[in-house]
Amino acid sequence: MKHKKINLLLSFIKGNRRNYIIAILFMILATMTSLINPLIIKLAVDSVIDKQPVSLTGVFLSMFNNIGGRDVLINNLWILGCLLILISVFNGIFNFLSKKYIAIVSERTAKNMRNKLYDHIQYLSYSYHVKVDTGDLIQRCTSDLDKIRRFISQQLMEIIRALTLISTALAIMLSLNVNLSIVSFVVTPIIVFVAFKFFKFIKIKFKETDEAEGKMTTVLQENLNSMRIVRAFAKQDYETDKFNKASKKFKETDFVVSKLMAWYWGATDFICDVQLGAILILGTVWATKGLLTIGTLLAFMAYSHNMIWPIRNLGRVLADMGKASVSLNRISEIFDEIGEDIDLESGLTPKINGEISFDHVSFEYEEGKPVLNDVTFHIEKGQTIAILGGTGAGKTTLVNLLVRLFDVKSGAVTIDGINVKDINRKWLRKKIGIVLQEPFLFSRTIKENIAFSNYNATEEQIESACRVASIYNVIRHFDKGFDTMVGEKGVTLSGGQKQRVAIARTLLNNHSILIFDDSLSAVDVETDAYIRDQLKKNLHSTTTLIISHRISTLKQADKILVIEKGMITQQGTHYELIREQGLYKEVFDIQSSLQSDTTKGGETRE
Ligand code: DUT
Ligand code: MG
Repeated sequence: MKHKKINLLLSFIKGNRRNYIIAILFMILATMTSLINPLIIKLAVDSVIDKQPVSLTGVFLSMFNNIGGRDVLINNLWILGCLLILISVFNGIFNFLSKKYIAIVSERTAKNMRNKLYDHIQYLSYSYHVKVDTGDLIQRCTSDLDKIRRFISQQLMEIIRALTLISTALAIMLSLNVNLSIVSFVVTPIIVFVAFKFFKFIKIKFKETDEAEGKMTTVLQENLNSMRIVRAFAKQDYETDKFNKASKKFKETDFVVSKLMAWYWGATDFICDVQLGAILILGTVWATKGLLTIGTLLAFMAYSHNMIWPIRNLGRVLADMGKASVSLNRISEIFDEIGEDIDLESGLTPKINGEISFDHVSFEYEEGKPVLNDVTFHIEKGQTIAILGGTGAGKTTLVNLLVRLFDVKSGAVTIDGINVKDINRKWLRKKIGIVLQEPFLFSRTIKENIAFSNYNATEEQIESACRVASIYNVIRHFDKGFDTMVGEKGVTLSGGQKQRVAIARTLLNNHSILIFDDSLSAVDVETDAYIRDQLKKNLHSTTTLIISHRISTLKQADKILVIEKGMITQQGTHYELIREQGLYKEVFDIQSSLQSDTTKGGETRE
């Protein structure tokens, strides 16, 4: 599992490894140059101002002598001052370069991660999307991703910096004075230990905070999506209350984390101050006894001071690493979900004529709750089939099985004699056009919404699809015609208009099989008849499945299937079915009596 997560992490920085290494190298250089200054101060105090022997070796000693040694430097202390500035300049340059490269890595990695995740989510099975909590998924794609980005670009760098700093400083300090080094480093393990314990503990709290945040996002998102219904039922107070609860829960868990953080900072602050005090006291005592030089004491104070922040920060970085590791888990959970389109490129891609067979098909969404039960029927190529059934009878489910949004539990669905399980899903969905029961329009222009099914469609094709769907005149009367925006930033279409745009979208492709899942329910009877008439003229060889509750629609079909509680209870033509006792005749009787009532009342349009 650990191994897999590391691989995932590595895959995110793929292509950026060189920049990453450059950034790390510059950071190591910057850290090291920052450690030179205390040594120069020591040199100035001990060997230039005071007359102690120079503790330099090799190149540094010859450099010192070349400048003119102590005699020149004591009269020209500015040279050492310039040296300090020069080192700071180098330090600045290295820091800048390191930050520049890490910024490149950070942005590219973030882009990599986002694209990879988005891509994966696009291909996850429909059943995954049905069960997943959208708010939670959004959070994983945004704040969890950001935590991993921060881990790669900041925390990991911080850890490497702290390690470089501690090890180099320790080496220098040991070479200067062993006893004072021990004093200086005695609390470091304590701080690291405290930090580590703290980090393990707070990880659980972070998870709780994340979950609370996810819940809050879900409530918010659901509320924004359902604003109409909330208003229609005057449920604002209830919704506000619900959000307040979620928000309170988030506040509380987040507050606990903040409190723990404050405790951590306070405690480590105290330990660090005690350490500085100990160095100062013992250092002064030892210096007065001549056990160490003033310059060494100054250098130690400088080093200890330099190290306080990185060591203490190590705790925070470790804690943040906890967050990143939780986030990485949450993201790898998504990657663990196997996409339905693992077989995207596999499977047959036969020419599809449109002959459909359901052979003893059974299906259930949840174990033990059958939705379709032993469904068997046959449709010839080019036929128009109508399906009637009460709500929840399983009509949409039947269609879902045909395009393999779900796979059958037992039995077989075949098209032209080929089991759909053997057909490539992408191919299958390209050949079967569906107008969904609840058409969804994007917040884009009408044209983009229609061309969604086929970006290569020409203007003429779009217009002619709109004519068949009987929406052309409506669109033409909008100010910007086909370029009118739909949704939040543009026009709000009526239910029937949306359905017709959705029909046009589906018609844009040449399908061998067309399915209308209750897609004309919001359109008046005349327009319904007009559209069906147009379809018949344009699509004579296309097999058409129409789910509807209108007898006027159903009766024109070559065959009608009546489905009740997941079972086909009647099949036949209109004239056959009105002679049988059953749901069809009941619906027919009700609708014809309504019709004659309204005719008697003179309320029809004609
Ligand atoms: N069902 C699920 N999970 C789903 C979809 C549906 O459990 O993801 C259940 C609800 C219902 C049954 O399956 O009890 C059949 O649903 P379907 O959507 O197929 O019903 P329908 O005939 O299309 O009903 P409607 O006329 O309301 O669209
Ligand atoms: Mg349905």
